[in-house]
Amino acid sequence: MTLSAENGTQNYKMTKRFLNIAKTLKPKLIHSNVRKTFSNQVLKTSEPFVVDFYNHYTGYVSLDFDFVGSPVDAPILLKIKFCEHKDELKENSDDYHGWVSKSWIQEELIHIDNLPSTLKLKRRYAFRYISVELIASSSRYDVLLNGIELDSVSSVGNFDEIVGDTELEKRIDVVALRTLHECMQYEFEDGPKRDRRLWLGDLRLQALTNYHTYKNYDLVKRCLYLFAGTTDKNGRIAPCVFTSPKVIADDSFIFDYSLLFASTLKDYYENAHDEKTLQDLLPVATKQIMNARGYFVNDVLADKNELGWCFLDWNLSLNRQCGEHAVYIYAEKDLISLYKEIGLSTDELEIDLKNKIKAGFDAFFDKKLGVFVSGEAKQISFASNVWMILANDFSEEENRKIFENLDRLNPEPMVTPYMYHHYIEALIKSGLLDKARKKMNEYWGAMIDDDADTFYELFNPMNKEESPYGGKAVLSYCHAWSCTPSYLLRHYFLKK
Ligand code: RAM
Repeated sequence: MTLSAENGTQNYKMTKRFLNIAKTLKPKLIHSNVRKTFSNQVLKTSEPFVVDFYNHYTGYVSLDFDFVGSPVDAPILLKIKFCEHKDELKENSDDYHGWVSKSWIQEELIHIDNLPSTLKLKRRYAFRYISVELIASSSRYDVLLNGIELDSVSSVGNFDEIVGDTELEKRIDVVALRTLHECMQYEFEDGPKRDRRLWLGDLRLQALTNYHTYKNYDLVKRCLYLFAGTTDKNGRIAPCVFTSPKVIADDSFIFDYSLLFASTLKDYYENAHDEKTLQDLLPVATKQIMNARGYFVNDVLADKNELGWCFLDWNLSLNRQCGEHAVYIYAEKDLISLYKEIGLSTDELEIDLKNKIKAGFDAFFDKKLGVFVSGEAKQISFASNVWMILANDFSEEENRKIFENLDRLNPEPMVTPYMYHHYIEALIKSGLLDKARKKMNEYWGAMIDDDADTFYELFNPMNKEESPYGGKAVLSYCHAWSCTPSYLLRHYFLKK
């Protein structure tokens, strides 16, 4: 079999076939009910009544209201708020003026005209707490909340085989598993509160954790086909896909995410051994590498401005040139190993890889400082060095030296569990298993200390107020890319 990049360009028949495959893999959701009953709970104005469900749930809610006193001579006006984390209870949505839409805040203003009545909310919510506040009613009667019914949903049941050598590790595992459980819906969602959709970077880490826990291979397969079935006219994979009301790719592009399609496919193949899917999707993975080549000058990746959106982490000060160059190397290596798997020639890819490795080292490694630097200002960051370590095959000794130097140089920090995951992987690759485990326990343990039932989208232990969005009210406190301790524990730390 021969394979060229052209096989990956958009072809209507092919994308239609891919989307049909994705459709057949759409899971049936598993429902479970939780009911809270109250006896004559009177709602008072300006005194929100907070109901604690003692765990994170994703689902549909109905509330039973009644009254005592004179006939209901005026409607009631309620504010109902759903919070994943206790900190959200304190947030006032009027104070949020960030660039990510306020409409993500899970808050409703609702009139009810007649009592008794059951209010069945249409939206799906993600929460541990529900706050019900009476904004206005007539003084001639009292409003009662008698019960709340929750119909929670996920594409997987509970996973009970908790691992860990300490109580903290076991708790981290429980919370990580819950995080993934909540994000496994009709697709792997990034977060059930926000953005509630399939993102490629998130998928890669969710899938890795899923292979060691819930083992739902079909859901990963469905997501891979959704990406492959929604490429643009140049064969580019979108960073995220919407599936409702119909399947449509976002019209943005993230350089590193598109490359990591190859790595996600490799992980899937290694775990599911599904050669048919590999044959189908390898051209799409190849196309991402080929498209990326257009952004290199003399085998060095151009700086960010020309690349569009590059991610790596939500640290907004990060220069991404070096890290993105590393992601290219990382993904191309994974692509090569897939080619070898099915007996395709890798000659051309290997020549290119060699060039990119050499050019990347020459361009970004600062021999005096002993670390990788990025961009015109030669910025030193965790992201650049972690990704260069993951992408290259330096010796453990060389990697450790980089980390030692880095620790002395006040690098740009990491702010997401996504980036922390890669940091832990890089420490492991450097033979620093104990340090990696300690860092995992410290970082994810700090969220446990912060009363996390699920792990967050963003967590900077140095600055708890950090948000790339201009405010914390829209942050997601159940974000799938933070579920990887359940993978790290099973795959590395508890093996021997
Ligand atoms: C956030 C999403 C997602 C991430 C992208 C880059 O808005 O929640 O998790 O992949 O940004």
